[in-house]
Amino acid sequence: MKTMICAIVAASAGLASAAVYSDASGDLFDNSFAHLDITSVELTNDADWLYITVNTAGDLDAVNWGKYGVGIDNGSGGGDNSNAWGRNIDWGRNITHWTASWADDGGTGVGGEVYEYNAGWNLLGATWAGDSNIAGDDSMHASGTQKWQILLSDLGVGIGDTIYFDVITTGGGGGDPGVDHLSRSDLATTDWSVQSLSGDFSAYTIVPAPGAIALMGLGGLVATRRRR
Ligand SMILES: [Ca+2]
Ligand SMILES: [Ca+2]
Repeated sequence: MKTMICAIVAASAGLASAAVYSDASGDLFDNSFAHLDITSVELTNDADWLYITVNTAGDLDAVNWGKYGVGIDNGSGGGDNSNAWGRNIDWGRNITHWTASWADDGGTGVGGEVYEYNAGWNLLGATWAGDSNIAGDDSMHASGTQKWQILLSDLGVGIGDTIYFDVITTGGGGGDPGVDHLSRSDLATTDWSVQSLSGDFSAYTIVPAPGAIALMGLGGLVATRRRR
């Protein structure tokens, strides 16, 4: 029995199973931009990091200009209806944080930045600066997936807190809209020159590290047995 418990805890260590948010495919004004067509987004966390996975319909190794951003409202009541990259997006609400990434060097790398809003957008960290509070992963570019991670502490949240978010894809121009929004399964914009508009934001609640869940579960098991 002891051996079995150890096995359960070991199997549960690491990341919680991801929360998956689906988007329609083919919902762009120009569906030839498959690398900008979000099919789903996965979020998960451990004790320190929020892990962001954006799955697209394209091949990120085949293009060199994809940008992937997340507007986040940490629930504090602050923020602004804008973003730190000057993208032409109406969130329909305020966001407190903006994190965005790129896969624009033919798939051999990934970069990103994270910002918070405090009477203006302040850069908290960037891969190009060698900062330790953001990191990217290009290992799944060929299958259309962009992955990066940011610190929960930079978002001002911890276990049990809920963040509200939308994920967008965009191009390299400062005034480009969100070409695809996770929050909409219809067109978020009709052209590069037209502002995109979010639908309802999704919610994600920061979960305890899986090891802690397993231990709590075992505690409950023991308690149940004792009652019997
Ligand atoms: Ca899509
Ligand atoms: Ca969409």
